[in-house]
Amino acid sequence: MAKKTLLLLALVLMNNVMFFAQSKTMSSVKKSYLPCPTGWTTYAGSPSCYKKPQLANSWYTARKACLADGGDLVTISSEQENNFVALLSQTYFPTIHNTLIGMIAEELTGKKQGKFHWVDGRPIGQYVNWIAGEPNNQNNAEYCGAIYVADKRPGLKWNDTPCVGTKSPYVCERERAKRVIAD
Ligand SMILES: [Ca+2]
Ligand SMILES: [Ca+2]
Repeated sequence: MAKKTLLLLALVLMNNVMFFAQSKTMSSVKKSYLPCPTGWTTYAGSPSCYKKPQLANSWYTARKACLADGGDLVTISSEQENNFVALLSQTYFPTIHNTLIGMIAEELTGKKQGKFHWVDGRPIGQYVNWIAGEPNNQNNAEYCGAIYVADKRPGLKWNDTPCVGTKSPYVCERERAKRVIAD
């Protein structure tokens, strides 16, 4: 009986400690983002860092390079992120139209284009920014996603483009480090 009471008391104490620890986490610990490493940049409040755009001959080569750098091809979740990435690429490659992003479509039988998805597996849907009339799968050969950044067509919007064969800029994204501050 005494053992049981003791065990119960221990459990109650443990619960209190856990509850206290939880409320402390919620009320007095703040997280702030650290600056991005050299060669990477970001904007205020973004949970990610973005690498200085580079050129690749294919979407697959671009993705491989991003993965080797501890990130992946950029995924776009908001207008703010979209425009930041587009303008970043335009700054370095002002005359190239398509900047490759981390979006790819399934290739169905008969060169039909399946649904596009992000490299992290999410379907396209929460934020959508296609140019009117796109994706058009021109010549049945456009299975990769890009932001169209030059000025001939409505800028900063998405286009489907061939995955290989054209030298295009790409942008890598990786998680931004956080500093935890306790009061
Ligand atoms: Ca992103
Ligand atoms: Ca297209």
